[in-house]
Amino acid sequence: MKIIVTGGAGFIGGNFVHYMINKYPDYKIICLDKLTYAGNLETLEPVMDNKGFRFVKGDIADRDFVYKLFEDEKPDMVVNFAAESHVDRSITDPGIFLQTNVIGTGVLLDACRIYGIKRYHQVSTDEVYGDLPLDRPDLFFTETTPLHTSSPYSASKASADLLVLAYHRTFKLPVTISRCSNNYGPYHFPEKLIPLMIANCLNDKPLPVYGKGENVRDWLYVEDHCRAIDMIIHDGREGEVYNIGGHNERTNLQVVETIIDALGKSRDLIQYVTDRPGHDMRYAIDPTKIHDELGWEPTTRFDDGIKKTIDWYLNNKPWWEKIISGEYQNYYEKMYAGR
Ligand code: NAD
Ligand code: TDX
Repeated sequence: MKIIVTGGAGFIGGNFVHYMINKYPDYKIICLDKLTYAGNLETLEPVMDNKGFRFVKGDIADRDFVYKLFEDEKPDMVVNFAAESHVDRSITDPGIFLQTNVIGTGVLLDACRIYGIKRYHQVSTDEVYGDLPLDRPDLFFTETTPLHTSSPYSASKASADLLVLAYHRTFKLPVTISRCSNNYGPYHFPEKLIPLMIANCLNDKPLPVYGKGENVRDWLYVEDHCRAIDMIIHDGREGEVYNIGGHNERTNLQVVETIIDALGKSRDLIQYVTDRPGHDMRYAIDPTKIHDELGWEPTTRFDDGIKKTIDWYLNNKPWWEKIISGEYQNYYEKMYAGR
């Protein structure tokens, strides 16, 4: 089995590459990644010399390049993680989100159509469903919840999902889509809530909580997400969407306080800052379909996963310290100045 994993130098894609190489030593895994600010070859260092692994630097939206790669490699499957993934960046600069998340997906789908594929899997997000109100804890997103996006990021991801489903209906392309809740774990880029708070806490820097910190996210340990995708690409039904989530809902404030307490720091580090425009209130996934059809369920509870994650950041300081000392520092100052 030969699989092209796009975006494999990023957070979830990187974890997925590690997971697949460990679980299927006979597979060939080709990572295609543009190495944007979020891509980091150090994430792939542990697998780089593996004989079944190949890294290719390139842009999923570069048609000639992608076609050439398909011609050379003739993959059996594509798992598309490559994306611009940060909501805040999509508010300051939406264009690149359309280019990578929509056009890039379209190019991959065309390549699959032209060269043939056993399975194209699109890694999507629960954000395509919009948000749920805080006072209705009984409501959850199912696969039939209408798409109702809030940010340029989620709109670009929803557009890509529609394109994937259209290629299934029109060209009979064997596709699947997964829509996952917020992930956390090793190799998470420190612009996202959990790694940002861990890094700032360790450096005794203020912890910028948007609004009142009451927004709710449904946290899933990244390895549980990787296992779900593995099940879907092997046993999921073509043309289907699968929601992936862990019933691990927490307010942002609860998450930040958990990190502060685990690191023995003061809650005075919390600094309430101007809210994100269009900020989604609550995400919550109903994972019944993937549980009933494929037997998937999350195995890591938030309380255990957050401890493992904090330990990883404590034990892998060079990985994230390099990131926050470089180009990211300029981004950080621009995003949080005067907020
Ligand atoms: P990330 O930002 O950490 O990684 C994205 C990777 O894609 C990087 O390695 C980057 O270099 C690469 N990339 C970006 N543009 C590219 C292009 N044009 N061509 C090739 N490579 C390109 O993202 P992540 O958090 O790992 O998310 C991965 C996927 O999962 C995304 O599609 C995202 O929408 C989805 N998702 C993420 C979460 C989450 O909580 N992080 C939850 C649900 C879904
Ligand atoms: O400094 C911060 N302060 C803060 O309060 C940051 C970076 C975030 N937040 C809040 C905003 C959100 O309510 O924390 C919550 C989580 O924020 P992010 O880590 O930016 O994630 P989110 O916007 O929920 O989106 C994530 O989950 C769905 C991923 O980044 C997406 O790629 C994925 O699709």
